[in-house]
Amino acid sequence: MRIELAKIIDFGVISDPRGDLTFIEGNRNIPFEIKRVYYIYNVPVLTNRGSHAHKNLEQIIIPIAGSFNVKLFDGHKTVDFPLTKPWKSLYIPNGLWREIYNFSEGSISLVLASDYYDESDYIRELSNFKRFTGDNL
Ligand code: T46
Repeated sequence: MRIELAKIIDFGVISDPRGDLTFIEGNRNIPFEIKRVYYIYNVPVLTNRGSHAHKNLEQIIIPIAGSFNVKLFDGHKTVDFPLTKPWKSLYIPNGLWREIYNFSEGSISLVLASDYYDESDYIRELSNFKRFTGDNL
């Protein structure tokens, strides 16, 4: 099933008395070439984001500050990923519905994307997504 392609990627931590460092290298420890980076911050507690799917876009979402949950749905199965550590990110393949919720106060999500912003890649209606998965599963 498509949802099984989603996975936690552990980028590791280099710690010393000055603090912690985590690095990401394009084409090395992520499964696509990064074409866009964006970040989401100042999210009011109890606010949800997402509620859409992408036809082709692949992404990695990293909780660089605070925590939040990402719930993925492939038209059949739902899997919930709590993201609580800045070195542990979630790889989201294309073709999955996502809900992002349970943002802690002051959380920041950094997102690495496989392509430029393109509104035509979004499926923003759940009924359209169910039709899409029916056509694509
Ligand atoms: C996703 C989750 C994790 C742009 O103009 N350029 C961009 O690169 C992005 C990401 C968004 N926008 C515009 C589109 C909307 O008018 O910014 C506005 C807010 O975007 P949206 O409602 O899609 O935000 P989220 O947080 O619900 O979703 C975003 C990404 O759009 C989406 O790909 O997977 O973060």
